[in-house]
Formats: sequence, structure tokens, C-alpha cells
Amino acid sequence: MFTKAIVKTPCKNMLNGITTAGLGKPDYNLALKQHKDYIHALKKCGLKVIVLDSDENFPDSTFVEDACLITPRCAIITNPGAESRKGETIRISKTIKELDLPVENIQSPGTLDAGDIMMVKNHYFAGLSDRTNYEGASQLNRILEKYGYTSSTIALKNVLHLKTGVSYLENNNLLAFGEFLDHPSFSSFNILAVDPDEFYAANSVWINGNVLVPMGFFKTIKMIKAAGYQTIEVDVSEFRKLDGGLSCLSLRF
Ligand code: CIR
Repeated sequence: MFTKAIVKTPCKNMLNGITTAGLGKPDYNLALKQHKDYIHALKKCGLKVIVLDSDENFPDSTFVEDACLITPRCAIITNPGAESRKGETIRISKTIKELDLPVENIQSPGTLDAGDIMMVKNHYFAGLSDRTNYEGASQLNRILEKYGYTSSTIALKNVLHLKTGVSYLENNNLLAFGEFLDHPSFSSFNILAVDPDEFYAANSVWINGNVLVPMGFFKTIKMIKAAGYQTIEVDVSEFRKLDGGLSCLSLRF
């Protein structure tokens, strides 16, 4: 069960965020509205939402998931792989220190975006990507072991972050597409295969029995419902334009 979430209001400068999507510039006002709706969806799942102010110095800072990993036993401030995102950790650290959890840090030369980390009970899968390097994943492994957790790495091929392509929906159900469909690391899961033309919906989020799914991906929604979940559709089109998915917009704990 999750009880809380941290989100960060998008800044106007999000228009200059990092992107490979080729979908054009986001509409800032629409992004603000979508962010409010996203917060509403988190609340509907029973979460108390901590909303951080926007910060024009960091165009991608609304994607709070990358700057920190919160586990039930500790919080880990990351060292984001993109140069323009490294400073995002300063603001998030302040909020994390107010939580009742020990705080750890990933340090250079280790880099890690927590969008690359997927929690499955007491095990953490870490994607090795352009953002998360082997040193970062090794530091993470040492930290997690201290708290009684395990971790393993997965080399990514075609996705920005691990959770761009795979989402754990609890009850052994794994939503996945592309390179993860027959990945040996996931052979023991019940795979819910996302249709290639709905690949963006592979980044969906389980929260207390509900699954938040991006709006408009009908086949994926039908499949998730058939697996026994309630779904909540959230329109995040403006964040998609910056390669961001549903999970990136919050830290849930
Ligand atoms: C970036 O490239 O860093 C941002 N434009 C998008 C980050 C998305 N975060 C995530 O998938 N966890």
C-alpha cells in the first residue's frame, strides 16, 4: 500500500526539456491542467499528495521520479545521468529529509535515474541506460543490501528508462512491450503484452489496486481491466512530448 506521493508543478521552461519524441513543444497551460488532473487521480487512489513548487532552472524537474528512489526502508537521492538534471536533487533532498527515513546518495562517477528502477516486493530491477551506468547500479545494489533488499541489472536497448517499457502491477503481473516481452529476467512473471501501437501505455502505474493508464490506449486498458484492476485514465499528452510517462510525474511511497 502507498499512502503518499510527491509531485512537482511543471515550470514554463519545460518547453526546453530534453526530448527525442518529435511530437512538438508542449502547451504549458494544458500541461498545468493535466498535472492538476494527475494529482486528482493520485488522491482518488487514497494518496496524500505533497506538491513542490515549479523551478524554472530545471526544465525537466516535473519528472520527480528520476531524482529519488523511495523504498519502505530508505530514500536514495540519485545522481541523474543528464547534465541539465543533476541539480534537481537539491530541492527534492529537502523534502526527503522531512520524511521519517534514512537517506542515502548515489555519487559520481555513478549516475542513476530512478525511472530505471522497478520495485518488485523486496527486489529492485535496475535498467542500465544512457542515464544509469554500471557504477550507479552497483552503488544502488550496495545501499539496498544494507536494508535487506536485492537488486539486479538489465541492459536496455531501445527505451529511455526501464519503466518506459515495463511496469509491475503487483500480483506477479508485468505490463511489458518490445525488448521486455521475452526477457529472461522476467520469465517468471505473468506478462501482459502491450500492443506495439500502444507502447506508450507500457508505462502505467499501480496504486493500491488501481492502475493509472495514459488516456486513449483502449487495448491496454481492456487488458488491464481483464486482469482484475480498476483503471483510471489520465491525459499526459504534454509530458509525452518530453519523453515523460505517467510514472515519472510522481514518487509514490
Ligand atoms: C528526460 O529526458 O530526462 C525527460 N525529458 C523525461 C524524463 C522521463 N522520466 C522517466 O521516464 N522516468
